[in-house]
Amino acid sequence: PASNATHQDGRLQLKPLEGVEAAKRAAAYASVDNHIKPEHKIIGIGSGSTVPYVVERIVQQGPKVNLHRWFIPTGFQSKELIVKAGLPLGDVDSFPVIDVTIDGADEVDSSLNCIKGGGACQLREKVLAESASTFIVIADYRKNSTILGEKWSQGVPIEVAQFAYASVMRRLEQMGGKPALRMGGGAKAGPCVTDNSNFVIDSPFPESLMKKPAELSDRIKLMTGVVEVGLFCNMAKAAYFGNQDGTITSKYAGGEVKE
Ligand code: ABF
Repeated sequence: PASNATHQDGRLQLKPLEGVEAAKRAAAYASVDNHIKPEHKIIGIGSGSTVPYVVERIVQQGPKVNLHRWFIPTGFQSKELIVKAGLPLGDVDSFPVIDVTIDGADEVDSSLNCIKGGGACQLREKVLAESASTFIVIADYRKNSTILGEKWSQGVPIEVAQFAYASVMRRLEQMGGKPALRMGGGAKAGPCVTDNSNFVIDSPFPESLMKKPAELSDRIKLMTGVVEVGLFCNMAKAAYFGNQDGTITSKYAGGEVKE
């Protein structure tokens, strides 16, 4: 969103937001307030519609601290966010070790395992999540589940080499998936092509497989032609869910939940 925060007579004025937007902003602000400290210099910025509120909150920390930081994008949208906010743009080649990465998710289960990749950026997102000492997930209440697949019906995004997509589709069907090749925008567009020139297959799986996401992820990753799987297991240190009333629910690795 264009910044929803302005400064009048020196005080921060937040534009009142409703429903999902208020939830996204609450989650994003909590993640920054709790995990982006002045000593954190290399910050990974994820993708999606919740992350813009992360950038908005970081900008509010002021140029004095921000101009001594580097911000690493997870894709084109994330890069645009950083540049438009006037924050120093870095890249993961120059900064392979990241202090904190904050990113959205399509769904989060009770153990902080995530489905990610609804925006076709899961490969770069996973590189930045793995490179970070602390990986934080933010989402609105619609993503807060017990078992993956409960709310996100589109399935697990799987990035595949274009040449291999048909054979991967067949193997996914054989293991109980319902794979579909993700198409690009617009009626005449062909398949969606990622920033890495690959295709994306979305595949829901039976609950018996989705309740063990790490095993499912490993099984899919081993298929010839699979580049990356949109299951982020045992990676997030904390997840912040914005609720409709603007409050947040936070979950921490190890199971603690704070309403
Ligand atoms: C990225 O943004 C993706 O991994 C995920 O699919 C999407 C979440 O978008 P939103 O924040 O708009 O729900 O994190």
